[in-house]
Amino acid sequence: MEKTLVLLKPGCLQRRIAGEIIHRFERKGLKIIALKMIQMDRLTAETHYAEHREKAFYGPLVEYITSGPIIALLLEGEEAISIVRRLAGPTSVDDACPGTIRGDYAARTRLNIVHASDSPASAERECALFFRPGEVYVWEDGNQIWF
Ligand code: 3AN
Repeated sequence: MEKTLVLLKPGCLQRRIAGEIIHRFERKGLKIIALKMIQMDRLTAETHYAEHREKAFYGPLVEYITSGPIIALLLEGEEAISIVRRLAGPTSVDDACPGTIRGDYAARTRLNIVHASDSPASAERECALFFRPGEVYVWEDGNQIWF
């Protein structure tokens, strides 16, 4: 089973759409194994987005992600990383089709509403950046196959 990190960026709470977005992941069959509301400090934001340090949008990106509370969640499921990326849609809002989260809710790429890990290596690093082991719940569905 794969685990992946999702961040609902500040716009989700501001626009009262956090529940709708979490619902999209749940109805696909992904399992929430950790969830919390936090306000990211600058150091965490800079660590999280370190690969973009040289990009023109890095400063505004860090400003935005630290500007208000976010919801961080870990989702688990088979192929969870690619499933969540498909549900989120492409990074650029020009490419994100209706039906995807970004296609439906984001009008600007910098404010593209969710973060989702893009590979097993980033998922592992990002899960550890946002959650301690004691905050992650291993829970069983029983023998039912729901999805
Ligand atoms: P993704 O979030 O889809 O993995 P990344 O890692 O390339 O995309 O970019 C991280 C974040 O940086 C995006 N979620 C978006 O908020 C912002 N971003 C990426 N490209 C641009 C851009 N060309 N202009 C403004 N912001 C951008």
